[in-house]
Amino acid sequence: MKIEKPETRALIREDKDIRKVERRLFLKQSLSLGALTLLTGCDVTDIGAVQSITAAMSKWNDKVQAAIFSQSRLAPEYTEADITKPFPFNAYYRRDRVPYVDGATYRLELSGLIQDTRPWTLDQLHALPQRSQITRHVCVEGWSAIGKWGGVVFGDFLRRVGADIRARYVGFKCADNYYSSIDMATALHPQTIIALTYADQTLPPEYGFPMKLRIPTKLGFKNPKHIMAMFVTNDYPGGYWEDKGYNWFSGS
Ligand SMILES: Nc1nc2c(c(=O)[nH]1)N[C@H]1C(S)=C(S)[C@@H](COP(=O)(O)O)O[C@H]1N2
Ligand SMILES: [Mo]
Repeated sequence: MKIEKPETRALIREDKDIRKVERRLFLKQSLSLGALTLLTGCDVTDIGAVQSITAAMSKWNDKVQAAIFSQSRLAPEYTEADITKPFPFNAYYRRDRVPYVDGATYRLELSGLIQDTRPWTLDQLHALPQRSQITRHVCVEGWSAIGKWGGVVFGDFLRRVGADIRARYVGFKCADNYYSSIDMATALHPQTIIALTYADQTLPPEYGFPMKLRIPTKLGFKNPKHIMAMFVTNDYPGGYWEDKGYNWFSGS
């Protein structure tokens, strides 16, 4: 057996760990599907059973996030050659129901603990300094994919509009009624961006036009697409999947 130096091991460990976790996710899903099938025989609407499934889900998410995200503060970045093609689409509905948002009349609304709550047009957002990242998106449903997103560093944007960065949460409201929220440390993380592009092109509708929050240190469901409004608050805002029992933190 070849013994690698610790530094080399740390570098290659991440990909292996993700594959291991994905395998576990897959097994876990078949298990919970099996459990659901068994439950159907009794009473699938039984509140206790449903609650224990969501509790198990939350605990399992804690383990997943520790395995995937805890190795460094920065998420790994990849090369163009690593990009997954085609990049998967996912939402709580089918692709034919992706919301249509008119970019010309779009205004990003700001509220809560923010000094300057004037709405933003897409042109104004594009006029800010842009950066891109090639990172891995990890979905709790057991898949992951590498993609390239470009846009505005979210922390720069929050500071520009005078957000209270000592507040606890930033919440998001989306055109498809999806919603989510993140802790302020994640909002200010250097790799958290307001993504306006995918693969150097205007963000396509299925990936979240006119904008999504790209957070490579968080699971996929904490990357809201089609964001229409955001707010800064100290009151826990929850989220679409979070309120169904998914672990709120889901990342690092
Ligand atoms: N507005 C909105 N954002 C969303 C979702 C959604 O249903 N609506 N699904 C989440 C989930 S679970 C995943 S995995 C990713 C999928 O993003 P993609 O379509 O770019 O792969 O979007 C996340 N953000
Ligand atoms: Mo997801």
